[in-house]
Amino acid sequence: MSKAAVYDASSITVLEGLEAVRRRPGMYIGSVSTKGLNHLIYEIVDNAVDEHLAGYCNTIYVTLEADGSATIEDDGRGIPVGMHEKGVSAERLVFTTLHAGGKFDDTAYKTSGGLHGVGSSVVNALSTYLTVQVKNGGHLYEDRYERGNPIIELVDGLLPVVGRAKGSGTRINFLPDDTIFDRTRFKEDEIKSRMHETAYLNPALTIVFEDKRKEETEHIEYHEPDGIIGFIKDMNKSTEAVCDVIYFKGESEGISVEGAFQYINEFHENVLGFCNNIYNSEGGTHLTGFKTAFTNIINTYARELNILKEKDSNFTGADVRNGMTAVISIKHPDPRFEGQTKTKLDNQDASKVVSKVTSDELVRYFDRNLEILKNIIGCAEKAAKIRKTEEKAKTNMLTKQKFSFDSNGKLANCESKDASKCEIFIVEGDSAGGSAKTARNRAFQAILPIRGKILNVEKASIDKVLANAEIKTMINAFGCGFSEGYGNDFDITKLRYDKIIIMADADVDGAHISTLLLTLFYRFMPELIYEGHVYIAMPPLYKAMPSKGKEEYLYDDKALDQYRKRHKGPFTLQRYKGLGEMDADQLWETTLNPESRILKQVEIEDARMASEVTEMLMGTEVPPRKAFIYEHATDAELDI
Ligand code: TSJ
Repeated sequence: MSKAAVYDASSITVLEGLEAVRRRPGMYIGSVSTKGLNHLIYEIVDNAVDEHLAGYCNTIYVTLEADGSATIEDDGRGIPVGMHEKGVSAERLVFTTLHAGGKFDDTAYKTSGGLHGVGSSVVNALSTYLTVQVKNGGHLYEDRYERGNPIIELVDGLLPVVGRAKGSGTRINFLPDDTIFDRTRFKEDEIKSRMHETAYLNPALTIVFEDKRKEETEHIEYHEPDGIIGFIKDMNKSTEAVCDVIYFKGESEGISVEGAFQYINEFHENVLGFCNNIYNSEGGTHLTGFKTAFTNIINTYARELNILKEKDSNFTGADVRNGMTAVISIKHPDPRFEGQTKTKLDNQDASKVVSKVTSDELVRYFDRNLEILKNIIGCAEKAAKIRKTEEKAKTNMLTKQKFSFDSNGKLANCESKDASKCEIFIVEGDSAGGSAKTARNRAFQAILPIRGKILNVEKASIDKVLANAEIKTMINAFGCGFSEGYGNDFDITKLRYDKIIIMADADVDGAHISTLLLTLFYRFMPELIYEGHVYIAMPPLYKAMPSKGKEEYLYDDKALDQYRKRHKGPFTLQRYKGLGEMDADQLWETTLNPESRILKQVEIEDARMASEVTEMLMGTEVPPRKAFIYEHATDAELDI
């Protein structure tokens, strides 16, 4: 390769630019965890979605390849391969210049939506290799990079043609760099859910997802012609709806707004915000605008209809959104973001415009649909009543009984007071709890046995939850209080343990206990999950004892199958019925010892996935619940 081809004057700054990405990847993709890893795919897909928004692409193919790389292909116009004024193919600049898209001359290179499409060079910089194929004008062009550096020699600044091709489009294949990322295995569940979401937000688009890493290729086509209305319907499909989905849209000051919502017979609210088809997990100004306007509308109507009397106080925002599932999706020409992960929309004009569109459109709608309006006000009344009772119950609770750490009968605490080193195991059953107390390393491991089935917190009201002795003990032990819809007394800085480990048997009862605990945490202490403090211990199902060689613990039936295939000689197989059956040594080695145990970190990427999971876990249907537990088992990774 001639150096001149790569290191000409303009590309030196280019290479320096990408070096910065490799030095501080978190600045560009948020983190180098699985979340950041999946983000690489989204950055690429977003570019293809832009092409769709420009009116040129109908289908996007997203493939997780067997070798661990990812391929994203579209049927758009193809990234321009022609000569850019800087003297090289425009495609080169896309992949080697930070923030390409905005900086190019507007006509030729602003992404069609002018919205995002800046991340392709970042993905390139963080990939062991990245291959670009562009079909256009009967030709197939190819370019290749390693860790962001081009390795194909240009011919007079242009890409070589490597073949002939029908139609047009872009295909990218890349392998995330394992020297940058903690783990390089894409998490398919999150990717699928994001692709599904993208399909809802782009009703004319089809996204074909394939996972070729599986024994049998998984193939899913996401196409949602009903758009965000379909999104709401699907989110609510396993619960009882109080009304049909209500849809509105409008435009003002160059910002277009689309919204849809529906009420269901549940306690919580689930209001999701999107800007330029990207999910904003921290919400932001579009949601503020919607919420403010909506609360005003409902209070105004409630007074007009004399449902709220003069002496009554207004409904709170939480009251009027009780049971609401909503999607607010806006298109903004110049979105700004703030917050820890830059996922909180910050544009003040978005709040103003969403508020105006919501008021205009919903007043028009409710004037014509009074019965539906009365239904919704009914939901708010119910919520207000519960709120008032709970406020009273909570005050009583807190004054009657100050939580005290010493009142914990059953907690076997650890000796260390250094929270960053401490772990607490929540163990199902007294007998397993007893063995765990013997087996643990008491310096840093605490054991809290809990009995049988605690409350189903999704359905119980807060005073019932707090009256439950086991839950009280647990909240005391963690040390950070609890939060719920109408107040927040939770303080994660007071958490006494870095790891909260749920230890339950690998059977139906164990699975039930785990889901109840997860729901409890999600509803009253969600930060524990968001901040990665919650784990599930994965006790083995079998121990294989060969006549020659080392004993081995096997964690599921798949592992047993594999062991049978790979192990030739005879072996004895011990099957564990439950944690209670292991002696202290075995329990230490399989479940407690940080060197040898397997923990599954409970990761809930955002509220949307969390509520789906909770819904799935708490729903009455049995099969999906089983599937979730099974996935837990196969996802387990060694925690070392
Ligand atoms: F991220 C990426 F850059 F790698 C990428 C871009 C990945 C994938 C799968 C697709 C794309 C992409 C880019 N698809 N389609 C386009 N289109 C353009 O870049 C394009 C084409 C023509 C014109 C024009 O004005 O003629 C303008 C643009 C932005």
